[in-house]
Amino acid sequence: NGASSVAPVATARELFVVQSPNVTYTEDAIKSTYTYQSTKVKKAVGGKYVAEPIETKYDFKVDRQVGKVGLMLVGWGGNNGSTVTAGIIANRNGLTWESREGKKASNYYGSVVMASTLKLGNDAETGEEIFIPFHDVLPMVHPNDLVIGGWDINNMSIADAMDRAAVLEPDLKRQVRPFMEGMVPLPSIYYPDFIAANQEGRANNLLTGTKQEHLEKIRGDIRNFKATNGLDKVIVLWTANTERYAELIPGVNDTAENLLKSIETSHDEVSPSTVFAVASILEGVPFINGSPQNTLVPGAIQLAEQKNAFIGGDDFKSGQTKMKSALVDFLVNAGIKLTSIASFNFLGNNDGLNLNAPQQFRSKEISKSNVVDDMVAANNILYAKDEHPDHTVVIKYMPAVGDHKRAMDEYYGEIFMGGHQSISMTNICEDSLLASPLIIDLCVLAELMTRVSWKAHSSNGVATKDYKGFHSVLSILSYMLKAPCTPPGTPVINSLYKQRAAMSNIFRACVGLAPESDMTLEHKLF
Ligand code: NAI
Ligand code: DG6
Repeated sequence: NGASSVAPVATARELFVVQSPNVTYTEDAIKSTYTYQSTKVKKAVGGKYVAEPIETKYDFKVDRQVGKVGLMLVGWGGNNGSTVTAGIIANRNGLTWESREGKKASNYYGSVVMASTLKLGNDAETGEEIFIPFHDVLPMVHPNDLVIGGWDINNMSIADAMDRAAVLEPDLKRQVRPFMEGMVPLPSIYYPDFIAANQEGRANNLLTGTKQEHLEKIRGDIRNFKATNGLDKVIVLWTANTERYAELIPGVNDTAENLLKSIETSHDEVSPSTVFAVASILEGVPFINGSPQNTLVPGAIQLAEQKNAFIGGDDFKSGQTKMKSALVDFLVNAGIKLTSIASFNFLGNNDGLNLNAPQQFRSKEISKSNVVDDMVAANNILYAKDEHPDHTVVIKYMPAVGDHKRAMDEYYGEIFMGGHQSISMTNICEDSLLASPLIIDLCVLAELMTRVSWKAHSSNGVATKDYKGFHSVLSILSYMLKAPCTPPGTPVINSLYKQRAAMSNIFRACVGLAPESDMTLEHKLF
C-alpha cells in the first residue's frame, strides 16, 4: 500500500509572459539571460574599504513540463502527515464543513506558494502595482495534484491517524475519511536509540534486517511508488519524530564512501533519517528533513553532491521561530540592542511527548537557538565580536493542550540612553496547521528546483558551457526551515525577509525580471 488515490494531473498554467530580448519561450522551456549585480569589497591600506560593483551574466532555463509528482512522507501517520494529507484531499475536492463558528471552506492559508503574492510590476497606464500569486511566477505543481504516500513505524491507517491527531473539525474528518481509510503507511526503520523511549508503544510496523537491507527496501519503495502511480517525480520528506543527534565520527559519517560503508556494516551511529536521506539521494529524488536532527551528516551532503541529487533541511519553521527570524531582524536593523530572548513552549501532542526526552529536546533546542546568530553578527555597532543576546529555549509536555501549542516569548533590549524595552508575545494555535502548508511549500519548491538550470557567461562567475542544476543543498528553501542547511562553506541566512526575497528574486531572474528592490523611484522622481 502506502499510496493515496491517484490525483488528476493539471497542466501548469502561465499567467504572464515577459516581453524582453533577454527572454525566450520554447514549447519546453523558459530561457532568460540575467545580469546579476553584486559588490566586491576590499580593505585598502589605512583600513578604508573599497567597494567595486560586479556584474555576472547568467543564463537560466526552466523546464515548463511539470509532470506528475508524488510526495512520500516519512512519519505519514503523525499529526503533520495526517493533517497535510487531509488538507490536500479537502482542497482537491473543494470541501466545506460545519464548525461551531459556521461554514468553513478548504484553503491553503499559511503556504507562501499557494496563499501569498508577489509584485510583477506597475500598470503601464495607471502606475498601480500588479500582484500575481506566488504560485504563478514559474510553472509549479499544484498541491491538489500531488499523489501522497509514505512510511510510518505505526500501522494505523491515515484516517485513524487523523482522529488520533485531534486537529481537524469532526465534519471535515467525516468527509475526508473515505479517501483516507485505504491509506496505510509502509513499514519503516526503527532504531530505538534515536527517538524517545516513550515512542516504543507506537512501533508496530517495522522493517527487519540490516541497515543495508533497510536502505535497499526504502529505495525499492520509492521506485515502486513511482511506477505504481505513473509518476514522473517523487519528493521524500521527513516529518517523523525528532531524533537525537548522530555522533559525527571520522571514518563513519564524514564522507560519502564512509557513510555507505557504515550502512553496509550497520554502524550504530547511522540514524533512520540518514538511511532515508541516502536512499533518496541514490534514487535521485529530492529529500527534505523537516525535523531538527543532523540527518544531513557530511557524508550525506557529499553523496548528494556526487549524485547531483537535491537535499534540504532542517526543521520546519512554523510559529515561534518564524516570528523570531522576523522580529530580531527588525530590532537589530532598527538599532535596538536585543539583550535576551526567553522562549517557552507548552504542547501536548506526540511531538511534545517525544521532545520530553533530553536528547531529542537537545536537537530542537539547537535548531531553535541558532536562528539569530547571523543577524546579531551583522551589527558591529551594537555587538562586539562573539557577543550574543542571552537566549533560552524551554519546551514542556502538557498533555491537556494537545496540538494547540502555546509559545511564549519575551524579547528584552536596550534602547536610547540606557533605557529598556520588553516585548512579550504569545502564539497559540494548532501546530500541525502551521506545519502542513510548509510541507506543501517545501515539496512544490523542491520539485521546481529539479527543473531549473543555469550557466554562466563570463569568467567572473564560474564560467560554464552547459546548463547545470543549482547546488545539491537547496538553501533556497530556508524560509520554511528553522536551521537552514546551506552548501558547505556558505553563510546561513536566517532573516525571514532576506529568505523570502532570495526566493522571489531568484524566480524573477529565471524569467529575466529585475529583483524587487522596493526603491519605487517611479513614485519619487518626477
Ligand atoms: P508526530 O509525533 O505526530 O508524528 C511523527 C510520526 O513519525 C509518528 O506517527 C511516528 O509513529 C512516526 N515515526 C517515528 N519514527 C519513524 C521512522 N523512523 N520512520 C517512520 N515513521 C516514524 O509529530 P508531528 O507533530 O507530526 O511532527 C513531526 C516532526 O516535525 C517532529 O520532528 C517535529 O518536531 C517536527 N516539527 C513539527 C512542527 C509543527 O509545527 N508541527 C514544526 C517544526 C518541526
Ligand atoms: C515545541 O516547540 C515543539 C516543536 O516541535 C515546535 O512546535 C516546532 O518545532 C515549531 O517550532 P517553531 O519555533 O517554528 O514555532
